[in-house]
Amino acid sequence: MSARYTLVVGTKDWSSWSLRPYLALRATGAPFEEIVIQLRHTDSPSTKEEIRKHSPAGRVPVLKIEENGKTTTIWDSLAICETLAERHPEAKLWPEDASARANARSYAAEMHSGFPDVREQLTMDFARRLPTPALRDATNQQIARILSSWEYALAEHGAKGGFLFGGFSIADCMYGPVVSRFMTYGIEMPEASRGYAKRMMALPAMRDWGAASKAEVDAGKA
Ligand SMILES: N[C@@H](CCC(=O)N[C@@H](CS)C(=O)NCC(=O)O)C(=O)O
Repeated sequence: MSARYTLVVGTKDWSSWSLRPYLALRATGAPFEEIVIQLRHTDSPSTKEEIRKHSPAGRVPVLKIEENGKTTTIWDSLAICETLAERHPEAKLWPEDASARANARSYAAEMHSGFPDVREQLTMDFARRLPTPALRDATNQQIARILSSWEYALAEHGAKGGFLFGGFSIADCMYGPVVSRFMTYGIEMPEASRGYAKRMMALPAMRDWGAASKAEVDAGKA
């Protein structure tokens, strides 16, 4: 029997962490069910209670895999992406070349553990276009680091597919929410990064996420 995937995500307009494994799962082409939990709930049952029904960690995203009568729960966006890469080698979610793969892992890990000021000052609001806030020095430095790392990867590999490591990879999944943040707040980008952001926003998975985010905004949920 084939595996059944259920991806539990937060309000799409806001949930930057949820977008990462969604992009990876869409890149595998595997069918999946989706559960969207309303974040920043003020009423009962609270967001935390809702999330804890799926994962004791109390955070989204969560991927549940039902297979051979057993359910495996994976929490944390990067752990979910890694699991999908392992289960779907044909999707090439990591680059084939060992050196490029090591670099792509560094990109993913740097995003996963860094850029706190970008996260705080440029919160994801996928469907909206907002004025650029007054950015702190630390935020500007982190934006500069992100853009220089994109420019470097695109110069090295971009010609082979247009993404950070040529073909679409987990490095792109991890930076998908950053692309959205830069679009929302009108962050200026050098040419190669602008082209990259445009290609990312044009992905069917990003467009679908954007349409769902807009529906949440229209319904007053975000
Ligand atoms: N390290 C985690 C962080 C996930 C995270 O912080 N998720 C937020 C939503 S984007 C959350 O679940 N917040 C719970 C809440 O709002 O109560 C990951 O990468 O998955």
